[in-house]
Parts: sequence; structure tokens; C-alpha cells
Amino acid sequence: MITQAPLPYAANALAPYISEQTLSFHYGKHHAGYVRTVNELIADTPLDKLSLAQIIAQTADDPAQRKLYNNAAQVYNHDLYWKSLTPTPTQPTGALLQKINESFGSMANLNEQLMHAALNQFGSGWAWLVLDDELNLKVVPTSNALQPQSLKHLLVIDVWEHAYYLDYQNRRAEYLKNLIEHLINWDFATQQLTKHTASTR
Ligand code: MN3
Repeated sequence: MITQAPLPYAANALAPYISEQTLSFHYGKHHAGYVRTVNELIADTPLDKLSLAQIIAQTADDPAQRKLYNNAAQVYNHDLYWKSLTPTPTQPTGALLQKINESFGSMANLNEQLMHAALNQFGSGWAWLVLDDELNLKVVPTSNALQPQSLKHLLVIDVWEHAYYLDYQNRRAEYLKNLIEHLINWDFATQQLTKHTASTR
């Protein structure tokens, strides 16, 4: 059995950029629904003893387990999305800022790539900041529940309509601009960078 990680802030903490209503539905209905479906699918099977990461790894390449993979990946993706946001403004500094400048040339270029990947994702999906095999930062879009090949995730942006439709209707660009300018948790991205670079030594 898996459990839903708590929201790292109050449901009204990201307003006015993401409303309490959006966050309540998103966490309490959408995210919770994925958790419930995973638990229904693994109940009374050997998978019930595994962690969420193990369930994702074991089902990723198995077409017969597509429904379980999709729901399990969505549980992980949302956990990462909540942690990728914060009501307290942060800026990249130190090793992260250096890495951003090496990989993208500037913060402005990174933000532009995040915007481009998220805005141009056709239909539902995610825009990720990850470390590639050479430990360069990369922006990667994925469709629906899919995760990037790299498991070294720094942060992720939800571009499913349920993430913004109550607040912005069809204006995905406005949601993304507000999120990128005001809500990204660069301190969390720094923690992730430290974790992922330490584990390869
Ligand atoms: Mn979502």
C-alpha cells in the first residue's frame, strides 16, 4: 500500500497564482484519486509490498501493467510538483546557479526553455528539469503520466488542464508565466542537485 505525501504548504498558500480551489481539487481529488487507484490495483498482489519507486520501475515497460504504471507515475509526478513550488520566493544560487549558467547560458534562457517545453506540450503532460547522464541540466517535456528517461529530477511543472483551468481557463501561458516567475522552489532544486550529484561519486 502506498500513501499520499502531505502538501508541503496550505491549500491557499500559492494564491493568487494558483487558487485554493484549484489546489484543493488538484491535491484532494486528482492526486488522491491516483493514490487510490494504485492501491486498488496492487491490493492482494506481491506489488503491495513494494515502494512507489519500485512499482514504477517494475511496470514501466510492461504493456499489461499500463494502468498501474500511469497511476503510480502520476502519484510520483504530483509529489514532485508540490515540492517544486513554494509560496516563499527563492532564487538559484551557488552550485545550482553555476550549473544553470553552464547548461543554459543564463537563468533567462532556462526560464524560456521551461516555458517553451510546457507551453508546447500538446495535450496533457509535464515539463521537467533533469540532469542527463553527463550531469548537464536539461528541460524535457513528457506526455500524460510519462517520466523522462533520466531519473535525476530537479523539478517538474504540471501542464494538465486540471492544474490551471479553474484559474486560467485556456490561458496556459499565463499560468506558466506566474508559476515560473513566482512559485518555483529553487531551494528544492538545489537539494535535488546535491542528492543526484552526490550519488554518482
Ligand atoms: Mn495534475
